[in-house]
Amino acid sequence: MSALQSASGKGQPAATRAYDVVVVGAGFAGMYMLYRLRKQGLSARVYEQGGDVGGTWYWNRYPGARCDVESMQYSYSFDDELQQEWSWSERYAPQPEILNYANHVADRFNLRSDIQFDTRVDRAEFDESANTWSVTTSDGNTVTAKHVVLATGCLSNAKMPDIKGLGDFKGKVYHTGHWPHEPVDFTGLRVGVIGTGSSGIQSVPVIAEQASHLTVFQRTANFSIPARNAALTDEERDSFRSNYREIRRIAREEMRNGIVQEVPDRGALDDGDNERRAKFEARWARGGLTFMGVYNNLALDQAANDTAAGFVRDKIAEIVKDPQTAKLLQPNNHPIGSKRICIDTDYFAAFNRPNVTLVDIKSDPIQQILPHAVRTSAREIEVDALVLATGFDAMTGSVAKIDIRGRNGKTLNGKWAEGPKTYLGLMSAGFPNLFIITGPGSPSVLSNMIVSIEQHVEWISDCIGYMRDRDLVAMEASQDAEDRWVAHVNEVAHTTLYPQANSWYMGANVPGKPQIFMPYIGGVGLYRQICNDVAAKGYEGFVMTAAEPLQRAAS
Ligand code: NA7
Repeated sequence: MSALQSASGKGQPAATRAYDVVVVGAGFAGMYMLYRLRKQGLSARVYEQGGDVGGTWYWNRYPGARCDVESMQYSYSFDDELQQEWSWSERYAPQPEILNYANHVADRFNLRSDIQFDTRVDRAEFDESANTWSVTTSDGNTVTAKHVVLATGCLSNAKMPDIKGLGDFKGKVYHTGHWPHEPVDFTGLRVGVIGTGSSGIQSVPVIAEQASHLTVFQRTANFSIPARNAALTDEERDSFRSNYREIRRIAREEMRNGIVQEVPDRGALDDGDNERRAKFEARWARGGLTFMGVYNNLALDQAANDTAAGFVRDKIAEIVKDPQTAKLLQPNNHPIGSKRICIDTDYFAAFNRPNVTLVDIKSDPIQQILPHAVRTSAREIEVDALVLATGFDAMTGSVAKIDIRGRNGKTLNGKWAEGPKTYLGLMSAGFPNLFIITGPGSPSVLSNMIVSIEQHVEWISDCIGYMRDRDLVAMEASQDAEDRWVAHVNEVAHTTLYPQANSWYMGANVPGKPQIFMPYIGGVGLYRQICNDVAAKGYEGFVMTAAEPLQRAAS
């Protein structure tokens, strides 16, 4: 009996259902994975812990939440009708619109019938005799699958800060990464926001408009560039739509981060002071992530980076009227871009409002949360509600929550105790037939996620097709290929300024997490080429196991 037939489950207890593939997560990665697997005629079951599709855009509903990649480029490219028919309203789509888009895709391709919502995958165990995975879910069921694909997302495991007394707080506590579905109204309330990463920076100006008073607790000042968000015009949309084929090709093949933009031909120190300042001014006026693309060495050369960092610090001083507040808001402990640069709408200007106060918790740390206040070493600040914009256990956090056991019963958590180890970010030695989408060791969070997701999904589905065509029952990364890739990822990271920052790229935001630069910084174009070459050479660096004759006859 083929897996496809047995997956129909006719006459079988649910506990023995067998699928070709189990996919964990129904965000953009899981949805496209399902679409591809179905096209290949494979049976697939997707488990999603949320109540609907959308992944990060399902959970991150905080005020002001937007994508920092421009909407026309933050969308699927795999179906031309889809990209022609969908109409983004703004340069940077707000979270509800991105979630609508995810729902539209699920409806359009009828994806929900193979997705089980409100269900976590708790455990996945590889059965070496059958070459299948046994997957146990939070509803108590166990199914088997030839392959498991972790589409668990990179920023999906919200991190609660370990602050004394948090449980004693009498008001409402919200985490930006786990925001309620019903509207939250801060009107008339004294609100405290803890954290000034992207989520804090996006939400502060919006909350400031509602709250009677807003106190922002900042541990590390962050670089942020104005988004210059605006409604998209028909001309802008049409210009993308009529050139999508070429735009997508360039994003995939030629760009380091999967976002189409001008490629700089010089370093920051190749221009004189006036010319450089004029270029930074032009990018600041244009707004958005491409600020960092004005020169080709901002991520590589400290002196070059200093010019961009200094420019942004000057801008902060121009915007923020109180010199002491401005000084606190000027980042000074990491190179610009080494933590993910933020894109904001009126963040720095919000501190000119009479109802917004900045508290520097580096010099005046939070000691305790009291029932109605935050107590720092110097004062007690009364608040009615707390917003924790404290980020995520990024890249590995959601994988670590699943008890994954590979060959010889070894756990993935045990193997990754000193940092994640993968070959190409796609597989980890000792864990056959287990794929990771945008995993550590791939460009993932250093890129336009949808570009990287599409590349991984297509590579994985091609790989599964290759195995099926050749009666291969198991595939895994060789230890040697993995070791070489881990060393390469690390080596490339250390040619840049990125490892200098205590960032979530490094795992530095989670106490006790090993500090290793997790994403691959070589660029999506080069990375795609490497993955394609590996596949063209019969999956070089992977070990394939053929089916036993008996197994072949039965399948
Ligand atoms: P980030 O970027 O990880 O930011 C988290 C912020 O919270 C950051 O300012 C942290 O300060 C701060 N933080 C974390 N833990 C604490 C504690 N215990 N006390 C005080 N302050 C704390 O998460 P975001 O959600 O903003 O953004 C994540 C990504 O989503 C972003 O990069 C975009 O790609 C989208 P720290 O810097 O660690 O000193």
